[in-house]
Amino acid sequence: MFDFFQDEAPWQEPLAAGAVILRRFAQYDVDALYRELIRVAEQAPFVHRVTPGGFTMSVAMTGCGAAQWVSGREGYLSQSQHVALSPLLLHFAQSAATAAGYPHFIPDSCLINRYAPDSKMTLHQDKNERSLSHPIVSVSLGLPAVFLFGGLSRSDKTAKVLLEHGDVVVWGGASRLCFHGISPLKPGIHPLTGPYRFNLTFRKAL
Ligand code: MD3
Ligand code: FE
Repeated sequence: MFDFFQDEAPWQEPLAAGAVILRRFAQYDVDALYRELIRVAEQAPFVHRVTPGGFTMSVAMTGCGAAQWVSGREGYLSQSQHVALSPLLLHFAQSAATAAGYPHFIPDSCLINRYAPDSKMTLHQDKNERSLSHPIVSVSLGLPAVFLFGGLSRSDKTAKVLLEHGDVVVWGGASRLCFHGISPLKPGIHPLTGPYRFNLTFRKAL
């Protein structure tokens, strides 16, 4: 019922210099993306990573591609034993990057975050990729979350942006080093993902 409301075409919202929200960009790919995510998690189960400071994260993570996070270590390790980044994921990330104005993006890895009720991600910068000149493509699946988007300093004021099922955000240029985070997830049940929110980020890490 009322499925026609969900057929609205995707639209773009500039967020900051180099950053653009592609609302509903993934709307026709959400089922395939979710199947890929499940396939990855069957081979590389979600784990709660421990930060270098010794804190266990509320977000559970897995991923595919050559570069993966390693618990207790700040940054990536090139993994010889990894789940391959599938053509479907690669092509999806490239089409989103192209739509956002980054036509030459070739990711080598996909990190997958799983948020349960109350899971959050505190403000941080993503700067462990070898080169920060490549954009990051993120896709949100399942329950909505409040994304916090700040500036280049941790104490800069943050904007709140609701990220919903099928939304894609591409971060490049000046936005690449902005502080960002996710507010504690509100409980709910999503028809595709159940009690969770998933976020996939495509990166060129190595
Ligand atoms: C802004 N993930 O995995 S995605 C992360 O929803 C991460 O799981 C969040 O932050 C999540 O590192 C946010 C949106 C995002 C991803 C990467 C960024 C925003 C970004 C890199 C630079 C600036
Ligand atoms: Fe991040």
